[in-house]
Amino acid sequence: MNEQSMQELVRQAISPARFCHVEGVVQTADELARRFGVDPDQARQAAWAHDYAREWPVDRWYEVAKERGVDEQFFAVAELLHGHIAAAMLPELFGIDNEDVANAVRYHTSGRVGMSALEKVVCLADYIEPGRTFPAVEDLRKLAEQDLDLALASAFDNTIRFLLDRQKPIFPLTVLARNHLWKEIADRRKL
Ligand code: DGI
Ligand code: FE
Ligand code: FE
Repeated sequence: MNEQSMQELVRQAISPARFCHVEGVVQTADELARRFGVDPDQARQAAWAHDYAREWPVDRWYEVAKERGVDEQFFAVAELLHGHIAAAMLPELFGIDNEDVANAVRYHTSGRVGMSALEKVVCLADYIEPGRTFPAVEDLRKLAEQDLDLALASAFDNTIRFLLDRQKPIFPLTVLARNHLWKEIADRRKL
């Protein structure tokens, strides 16, 4: 499917405000991909698809995630399911059958240990696209000009801090992803 058709399908699935967010993620993912040696076409595909199921009612997330065999651990935080659902629907919705693109969509909210460069680009783009306005975002955009791992590790720290401050559950995989990235950064600095 061409990008124009993909864009129209996504437009029909979400609100205008969310569509604007998705456009920002596509643009940012494209820029980050070029900067860090990732295929920009794959980054754009994952970015277009990443929030396809974002506005479904919670009941539908649970229902479809069950149908699609999404791993049970992700049912603990309902907001994590929309990426897994969109990833599972990529072939039928958009004719996309690429595991790396699917993983970038699947893990865009939580991250995971051992993320590919494409997964990192999409996850970070979701966090720093031009529509995001939280206080730390300017610092994260600066980091993202230099270092993908450092920017993403800092973004995870920011998410965890945000959730802590609001007495929200913290999904363990995000903590593992964060620990893993900071360890990689520390190891790199020792070399
Ligand atoms: O879909 P978006 O709004 O663009 O952003 P997202 O997919 O990164 O996050 C979706 C929601 O999930 C957002 O409101 C923050 C929330 N979230 C992300 N990680 C966790 C989380 N909520 C909880 N309780 N725990 C998490 O670890
Ligand atoms: Fe999302
Ligand atoms: Fe998003």
